[in-house]
Amino acid sequence: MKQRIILHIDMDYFFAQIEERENPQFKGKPVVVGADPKGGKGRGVVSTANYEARKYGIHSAMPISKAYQLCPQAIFLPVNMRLYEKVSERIMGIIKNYSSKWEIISLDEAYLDISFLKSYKKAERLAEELKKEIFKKEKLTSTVGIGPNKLIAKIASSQAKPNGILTVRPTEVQKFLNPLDIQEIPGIGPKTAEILRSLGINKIKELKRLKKSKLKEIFGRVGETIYHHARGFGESEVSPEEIIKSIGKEYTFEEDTRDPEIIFSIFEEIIREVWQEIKEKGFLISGVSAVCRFQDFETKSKQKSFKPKISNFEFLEKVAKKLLLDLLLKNKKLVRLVGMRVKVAPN
Ligand code: TTP
Ligand code: MG
Repeated sequence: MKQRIILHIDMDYFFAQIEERENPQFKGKPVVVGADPKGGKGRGVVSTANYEARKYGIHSAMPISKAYQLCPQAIFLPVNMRLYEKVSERIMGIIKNYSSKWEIISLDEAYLDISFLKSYKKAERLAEELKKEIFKKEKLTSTVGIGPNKLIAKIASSQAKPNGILTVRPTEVQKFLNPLDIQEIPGIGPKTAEILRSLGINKIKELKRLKKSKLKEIFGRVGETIYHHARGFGESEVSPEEIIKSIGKEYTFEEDTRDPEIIFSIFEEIIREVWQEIKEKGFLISGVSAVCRFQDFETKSKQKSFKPKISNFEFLEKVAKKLLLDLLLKNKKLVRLVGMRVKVAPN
């Protein structure tokens, strides 16, 4: 098989770094971007925090009230999505110039297939240039991982944060993975990790001792993926034709509720807002998901894919509402937040 060289790039503390750039007086101080903390009573979550704020234990998706408790003196800023999207577009424009095979994953993350370089040394040089160009034009730092497939490149970049480059050559994959915590593997979330830890499995090296059949028995089909990932096998194809961006909105209720009128009127508004954005950009919709966060912060989502892609508001609305209804019927708890996200592709 032809040797692949895949590069993963991820901007450092993206939203917060942009805010620091726009407000140099924030440098060196803890900065938290997210919902309004309202003096500790705010009900939303943290989008991201700079590294100073992370020292206090603050991280993405944490309740903003908890972040406020941990560091009330931090600078709390609202999410200025329009600005971040503009910056992201310019950064992606730079990244795409480095290979014809690129894949944008989110506002601050992309893959490049740079197999054409045929050398890891050259790949590293390209990474340095790419980082330098982004820094020169946007005054923002990023981190790059390089490996034989997307999985390894992504884990490598997460290990090199912030402002780093890490190259994992094919012969180094096992040595690289072995000492890492199992949760470094994409797809092993807190729940899966908890089950594995109860079996005494904490490091990837230990995970490799489990047979494929055993993993399948415990986790079903996901078990098989975990088995391959633990050995460093991951998708290598970088597929620009699938640059699927997503557009989403969510809303946290002032008070937890179970009132269907309140829940669905807010949800309809969310659908209309998301639809507005889709229409403006002329996207087609390839999937939709509804998300529901309950009183105890448990968060559930349900999705549906569209093949062929759709561009019809009534249909989108009907499907999204059905997904939310399913979530509500399955979980009887009070609702804290509802949201919707659509996967979109250029028309
Ligand atoms: P990440 O790349 O996951 O995080 P980051 O760039 O802030 O920090 P790191 O240096 O670890 O890469 O996400 C990119 C942006 O996406 C982030 O700046 C804010 C947003 N985001 C959320 O709004 N909510 C979330 O839960 C996460 C994980 C990210
Ligand atoms: Mg990032």
